Amino acid sequence: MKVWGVSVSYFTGKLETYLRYKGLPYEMEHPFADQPRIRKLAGAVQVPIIEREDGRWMSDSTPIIQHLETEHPDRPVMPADPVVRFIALLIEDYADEWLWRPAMHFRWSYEHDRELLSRILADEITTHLRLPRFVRRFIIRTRQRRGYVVNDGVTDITWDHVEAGFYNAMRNMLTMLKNRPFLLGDSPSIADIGLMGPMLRHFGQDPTPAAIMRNDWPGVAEWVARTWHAGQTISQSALLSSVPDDAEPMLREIAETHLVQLAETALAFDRGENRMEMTVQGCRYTNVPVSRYRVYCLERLREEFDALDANAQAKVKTLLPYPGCDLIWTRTIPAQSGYDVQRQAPFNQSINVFENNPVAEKLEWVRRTSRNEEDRAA
Ligand SMILES: N[C@@H](CCC(=O)N[C@@H](CS)C(=O)NCC(=O)O)C(=O)O
Repeated sequence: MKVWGVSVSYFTGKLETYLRYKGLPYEMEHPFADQPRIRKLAGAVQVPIIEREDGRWMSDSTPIIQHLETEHPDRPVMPADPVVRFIALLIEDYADEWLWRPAMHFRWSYEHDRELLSRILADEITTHLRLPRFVRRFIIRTRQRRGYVVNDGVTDITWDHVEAGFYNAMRNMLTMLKNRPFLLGDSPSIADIGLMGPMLRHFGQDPTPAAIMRNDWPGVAEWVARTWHAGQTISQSALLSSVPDDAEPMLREIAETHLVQLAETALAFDRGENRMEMTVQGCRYTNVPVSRYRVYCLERLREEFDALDANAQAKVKTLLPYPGCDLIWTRTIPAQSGYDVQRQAPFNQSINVFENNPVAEKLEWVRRTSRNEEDRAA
């Protein structure tokens, strides 16, 4: 298969970890020179996207992996026990959607990281643009910092809390990894694969967080290498049949962070808003984008929960006794993204994570700009 991806991308790293573990060969190409064609065939121009030998295209790492599991059942990454499976998927969702902000922050807020990564990306994905390299680097630096840091709620007020997200994740992972080589067993599960997005491709590679990981949390650096290498070292899947007690701090962190963001996102989306505020662990975030894709993530979590039998549902509730977790099993908060209604993913037309309502976004930008101009004139 062909993976349209980028060597330093979060979700490409997640998918590559999976493909390597499963022993599925692939070649990689960069999609950004061929945007109209990719958009037509896969929906959004984002990475990773898979072009299959049968001519079909798959996008969005979560449904891609779920689909590939049905075609390649050897060494499953989905736990057989339904409760463990649900918790593994919840950890994956947190890795995908909550750790994204600290990962982007470390990459684009720190000068050394920003300089290095803009150079790598300029040379990898913008060579089709007929512009001098320094301009291409400038465009990348500005776009990424503005879009994924400044306009994703990272400010002087939230800075330390954003960084704490990285440390908390590593602390909670080590609590689990003290007792076994992978989070939920003696082989990688979808929870490990999901965490490789941020932990391998951002925190493990970008200079500032990689030094922190290497020096202060070498056990996590070891896990990154172990998970990347698992295709060669693990011959069969050995996942737990019940959720271990040592998952408790990780689950509490997910409840206090990711689930709060999902709840605020679903509420704001329901109100038709494009930007939102949220208080996470006492820290006030403002000007956070309302992601339609994250509303869909909540829908998918609810579907997974609904598919459990009563006994398994009761066990999940016991594992998640924290305020706000009932978001998953009650319907007090609506979650209707209108995305992938037919549940065709990964074979549907995908959307970008930050895509909400493009027309409303544009109107809001015009309003904001004219307001700034009025202020300046006054
Ligand atoms: N939910 C998607 C997210 C993919 C995604 O957001 N990829 C990023 C790179 S890691 C991207 O392509 N962003 C497009 C952009 O920045 O324009 C997945 O799991 O594959």
